[in-house]
Amino acid sequence: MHMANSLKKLVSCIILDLDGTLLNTDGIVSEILRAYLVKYEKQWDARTAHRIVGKTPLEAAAAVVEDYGLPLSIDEFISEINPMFSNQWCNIKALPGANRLINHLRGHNVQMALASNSPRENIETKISYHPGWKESFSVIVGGDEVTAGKPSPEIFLEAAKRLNSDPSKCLVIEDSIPGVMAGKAARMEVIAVPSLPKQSHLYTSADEVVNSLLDLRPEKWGLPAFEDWIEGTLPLEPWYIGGPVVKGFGRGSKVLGIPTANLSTEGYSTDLLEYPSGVYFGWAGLSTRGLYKMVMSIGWNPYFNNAEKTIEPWLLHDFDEDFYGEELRLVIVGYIRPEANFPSLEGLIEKIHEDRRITEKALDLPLYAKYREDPHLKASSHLDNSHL
Ligand code: ADP
Ligand code: RBF
Ligand code: MG
Repeated sequence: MHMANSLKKLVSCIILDLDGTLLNTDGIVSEILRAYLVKYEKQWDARTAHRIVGKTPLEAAAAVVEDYGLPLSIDEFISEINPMFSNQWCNIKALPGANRLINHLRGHNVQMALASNSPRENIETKISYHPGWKESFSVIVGGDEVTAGKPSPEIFLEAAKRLNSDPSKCLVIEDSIPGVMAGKAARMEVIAVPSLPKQSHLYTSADEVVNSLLDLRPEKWGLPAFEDWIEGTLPLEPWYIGGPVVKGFGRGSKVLGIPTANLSTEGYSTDLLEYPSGVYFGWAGLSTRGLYKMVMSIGWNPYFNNAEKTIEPWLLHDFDEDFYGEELRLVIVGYIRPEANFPSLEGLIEKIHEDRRITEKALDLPLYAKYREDPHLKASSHLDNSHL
């Protein structure tokens, strides 16, 4: 086994960040700022998101007022924007893997704390929409309970104190750079789960950088391993997407023997942003043809360094013609691995074929096979499943 290489320092409790780590707050923040800035005839630029991720509410407000040259004070801005946020808290979704992580740790009696720059009251309101969360945290520390927010170590040190734990026995999970800095300044072990794309190289001080919560391996830190992986796959709550197949990048993946349909990201781009990049699989319904096994990548294809996040499903069937414009419906039922970069095209192709083999086998398991009957796949026509 390779355990010796990957074993990290042993810990006994976990301190979690909330926004961007457990909750998909970033999507809501972008939507609110987009709507708000229209009033001042400014346009929200997603590339400025890094200026607010992980900041205290005051710092984030100051950054927006400055970046967009808004004609009002930081306090005035905060009082205008705050009600817009409070209205949206009920709509913030848990990030993929958040419920799974919380349930797993609670089930094994691992002590958990929540440590966030947000005021305590806001934290409690936000988590109240997620059943089981409040009871899972024996400690909650908000930004208003300490003198300085992250990157100061204070919030994490206070959490450790209330957990009755030595800081060196705490493992912090954080999405932001100020959060990672705070965790290291508190002399804790830190896993970074970057919420902004293509930023992993900035998280060098973290003890580990993972692509998403789905990739956590608690056993590396001496904590109980997840028991839900099955034959190289991780079952997910089914996730539905659909839309016309658009022409892709013309990179000739067909020539490589890996034809991938490109789904338009318009219309469901928020879903796309919510899902961590990586390799997923499930069932595909093609309106005039049938039902197929499917493996796909979501992300930036590091080998090709795409500028936009893409969804590229590979239907595991030999078609004798293209099907641009046709309605493709997907039920994603499981996860295989994070996106990776490969030193050679051969390495990438070999890995994608391994993904296909894993998918073909897994989809025969009753756990995944049952979704063949999902009405979503058949919504627009009669499907002929006889070839399966
Ligand atoms: P591009 O997407 O740039 O046109 P590809 O070589 O990846 O280049 O071709 C993808 C197209 O091939 C799809 O949009 C689809 O019409 C067709 N196609 C044929 N077989 C498959 C398959 N098994 N899975 C997905 N797409 C397929
Ligand atoms: N591209 C990458 O750069 N890294 C990957 O790890 C990766 N995994 C993929 C897995 C599957 C199942 C599929 C279908 C594609 C994957 N790709 C990956 C994308 C591949 O490079 C893409 O299909 C090409 O851009 C061809 O258009
Ligand atoms: Mg965060």
